[in-house]
Amino acid sequence: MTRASRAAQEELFDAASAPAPDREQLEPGAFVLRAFAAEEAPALLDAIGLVAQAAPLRHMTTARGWRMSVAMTNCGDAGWLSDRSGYRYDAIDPQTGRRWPAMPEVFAHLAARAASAARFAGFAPDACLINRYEPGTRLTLHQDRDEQDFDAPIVSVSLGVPATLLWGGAARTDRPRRVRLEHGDVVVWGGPARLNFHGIDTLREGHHALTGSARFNLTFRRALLRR
Ligand code: MD3
Ligand code: FE
Repeated sequence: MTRASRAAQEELFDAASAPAPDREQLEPGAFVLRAFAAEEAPALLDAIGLVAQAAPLRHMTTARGWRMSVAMTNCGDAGWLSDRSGYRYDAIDPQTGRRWPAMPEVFAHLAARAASAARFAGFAPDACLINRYEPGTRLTLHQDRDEQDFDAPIVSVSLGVPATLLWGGAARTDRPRRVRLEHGDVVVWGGPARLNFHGIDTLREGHHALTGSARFNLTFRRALLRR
């Protein structure tokens, strides 16, 4: 095929909105962008290190008093919290008494670009939850419903050791699909999929040159209504 005819074919491909091979659709409103963040990964991990210096990764407690196996921290205007009184967003980190660190530029930029690639224009996240998984840790099936704005999508970035996303439906009892998430993969959820149940299966032992035995996940959300 000549260069010109290849270009013409790619244009046709776009015009027909066929799913590009690097943009898998899980269901309407849910996309996996394979390796979308691979290039920025070292910068993202450096920024995670800086955030964690100001707001340490910690194991939160569920409302029922269980210690979460995944370590968490936040940056942005609002941080997600869990303790004996339940789940909520707060501008202040209870551990330091200070505001959460500002959202690093490299985070905000990547989140907006990923949302655009999944056809959600103008995504301006105000909250980023940073999760650290070590071997043996997991996140049980849940919904993300503590946000005030369900119209905005959610963008999630996987870094380091691969994990299995349990991708459920609108009801807790819907049998989840298993989706492998590797270093640099970005997932975008919005519209009808925004309130789907999901979780992360127990992390296996592994090694990644940039994170060692750990997997990091960044979850970008619009927690507060836009003023
Ligand atoms: C599906 N984190 O922090 S991100 C979470 O990899 C969380 O750390 C997981 O679930 C992680 O709440 C998965 C993927 C994700 C995020 C939001 C979703 C999947 C979602 C919202 C609706 C449906
Ligand atoms: Fe979640």
